[in-house]
Amino acid sequence: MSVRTSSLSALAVLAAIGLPLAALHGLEREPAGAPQAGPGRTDVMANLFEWNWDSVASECTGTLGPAGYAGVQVSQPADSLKRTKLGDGSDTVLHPWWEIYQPVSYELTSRMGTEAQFRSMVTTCRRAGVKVYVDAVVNHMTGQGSTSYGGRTYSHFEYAGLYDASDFHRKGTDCPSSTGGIEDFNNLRQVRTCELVGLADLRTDSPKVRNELAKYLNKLIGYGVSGFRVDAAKHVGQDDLLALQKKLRDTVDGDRPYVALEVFGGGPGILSPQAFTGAGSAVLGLDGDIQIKNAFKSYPADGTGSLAVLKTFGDGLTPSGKTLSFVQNHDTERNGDALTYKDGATNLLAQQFLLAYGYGTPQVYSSFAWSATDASPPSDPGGLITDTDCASEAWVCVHRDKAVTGLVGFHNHVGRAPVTHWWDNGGNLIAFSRGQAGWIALNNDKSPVTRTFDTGLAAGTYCDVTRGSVSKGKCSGPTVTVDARGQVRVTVPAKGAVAFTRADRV
Ligand code: LM2
Ligand code: CA
Repeated sequence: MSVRTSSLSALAVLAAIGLPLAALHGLEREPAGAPQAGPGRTDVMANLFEWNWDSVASECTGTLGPAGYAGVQVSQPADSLKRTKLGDGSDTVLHPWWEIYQPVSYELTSRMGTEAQFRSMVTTCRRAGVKVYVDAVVNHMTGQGSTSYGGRTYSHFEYAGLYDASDFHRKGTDCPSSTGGIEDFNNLRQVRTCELVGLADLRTDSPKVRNELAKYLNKLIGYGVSGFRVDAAKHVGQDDLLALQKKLRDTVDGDRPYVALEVFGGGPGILSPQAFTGAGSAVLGLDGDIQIKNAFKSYPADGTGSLAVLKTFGDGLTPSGKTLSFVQNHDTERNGDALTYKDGATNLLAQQFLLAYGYGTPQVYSSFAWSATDASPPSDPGGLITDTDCASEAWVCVHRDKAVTGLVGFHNHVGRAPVTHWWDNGGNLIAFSRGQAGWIALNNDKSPVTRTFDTGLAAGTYCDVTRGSVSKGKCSGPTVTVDARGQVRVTVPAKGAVAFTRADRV
């Protein structure tokens, strides 16, 4: 894989063409502590949802590092609810994937492995040039059950040695809803102090709770973790989030931790994602993944899409430099908001678009296959998640697909070069360059299209990185030829792409 040129040279390109950085599709400022690791990498993250720690570690060494991923997001690592009976959200699955969203203590004994396995995974990934980002649940503890994967017993408001009833918001005194749960998601006090789906709501406005949370997150940073995806950040609120971040130490690389906040769109005013961009490094691109689905599928649900609308993708969304972007995550692959692995080639094409276009810090999601939305990840009878096997039908390793890894290299190479030479047919065929650093065409149609495009790249023969890579001057897949006018005649496959960068010349 020829991921050699660093973002430095991309910056040099910008300087050479006289473009101020801030002019580039809404990139208003350098994302605070945006992931950057290893030579030839920029900021692409893989989200290996509910992969166990040993599997994440081997993936860092075997795929993520070599392919140019700069980071990996791993699942909520703290001890959590281990169900002993059906009911309460799933009558058919004993160990649904969502058990991990009910923390019981901040010991790192979980469905994904032991504390020793977690630490060793972080070390292995970092050695492979891949930084580790942790899904952190700080808003709440549990809503059901009484035993945990770490072998603890607890009740709703009592977590021995950690929290007691005084550490939680309470119905009446704090939470104004009649049930104690959030009934009105537009009501500020309810959103912050009532229980989200019945989960005991931590008093994140108290020094005690803030200190416990900071102790936990600082332990992770001490192990080499580079940042966090903050679960249910809307329900914590800006002030508490900022206060908590002030208590965090610098990462082992000497940077501030990267903190991406989960804030679903649709809330008014200070409950909107836009209102949280100042409360962390970034917010999750949850409105963006809806728009990507709508562009690639349009509607009705089986629609064929309309990629031409993507010409201004990012407009109206949170700024690129303040967004962790993705085609789907574990919630939106289940709730209808986003494309899923079940969309097959359409999903891969959308991943390629996001990596090529460069909106946000792009994340590629890979997890297990499911039919019931509550389904457990592949586990032993006790709920411990078994090793990922990308060759089995039980797992879906989108981030490994050549169509995706080729675009990870493309993304790393083009850096922040602006989108130029945009062309579309008003329908499902689009093409654009990233400055003079790279060019891509994407075809969401059911038949291939052959035509001549302006690329703006220098004359030469290039390796199509969606299907091949350059090694020792040779391309392992198809090549295309740019002529002296910068034009290329190519066949863009049905539901496929053609892409190459300046570095892919053969
Ligand atoms: C999130 N972001 O804000 C996560 O991305 C999302 O996946 C979590 O919900 C949620 N917030 C809480 O962390 C998931 C899942 C819920 C599940 C919760 C807690 O989508 O269905 O709720 O985790 O495990 C389950 C039951 C629900 C029950 C609740 C408490 O489905 O019926 O509520 O547990 O016992 C009565
Ligand atoms: Ca709360």
